Amino acid sequence: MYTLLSGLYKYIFQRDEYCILILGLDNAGKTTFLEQTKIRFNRNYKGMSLSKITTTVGLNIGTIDVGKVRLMFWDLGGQDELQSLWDKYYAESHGVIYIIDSTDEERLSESKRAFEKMITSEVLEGVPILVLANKQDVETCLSIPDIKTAFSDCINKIGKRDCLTQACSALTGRHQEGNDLSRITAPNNRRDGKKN
Ligand SMILES: Nc1nc2c(ncn2[C@@H]2O[C@H](COP(=O)(O)OP(=O)(O)OP(=O)(O)O)[C@@H](O)[C@H]2O)c(=O)[nH]1
Ligand SMILES: [Mg+2]
Repeated sequence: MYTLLSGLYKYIFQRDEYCILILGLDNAGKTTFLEQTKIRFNRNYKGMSLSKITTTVGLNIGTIDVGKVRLMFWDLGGQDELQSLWDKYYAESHGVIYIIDSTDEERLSESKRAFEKMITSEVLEGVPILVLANKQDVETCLSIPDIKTAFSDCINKIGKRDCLTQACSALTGRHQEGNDLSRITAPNNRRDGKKN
């Protein structure tokens, strides 16, 4: 009887849980994106003022529930000396959101190098990646084609994983759906082997 009841409880209340890493250079907008996401998906979440967010030293954790799925986000600091900590979290992650500051042309090649290092990590093999070209609310920002060109020599290193590029503004919460599908490959490449 107990087993039956606990099974029923689990069936109703237990959620599949996935860990998503949020990576990218410092100042890219990772923490702003996480806060915006929590505000949007957690009804009672008041959140901090987005303009008060300061650089992350360590990590921020945020959780949202989407239907029966719980997504746990790990937002890691992007400063040079903190990037060496990223790979400590790779083994636990089911997906990566890589954020690029579209207003910072000067650091685009630095961002590309960090991205390249991340995607070539064996531990992350097959893990889906969402690339967000952030700060699109700024009129002078780089477009998706500009960013694709700068990242073009990474394409072959993406391997057999889902990878989608999207333009967004973490600050305003706007995003352009289907703006650009840089590459979509076999859908069934999740780390846990479950069908998507
Ligand atoms: N205009 C504009 N500014 C943004 C946007 N997203 C973030 N910012 C600003 O960019 C700056 C850095 O944002 P953060 O969210 O702290 O960046 P981060 O990637 O978490 O940086 P680290 O924690 O240092 O790795 C802040 O001043 C934000 O207000 C955006 O979509 N548009
Ligand atoms: Mg941060």
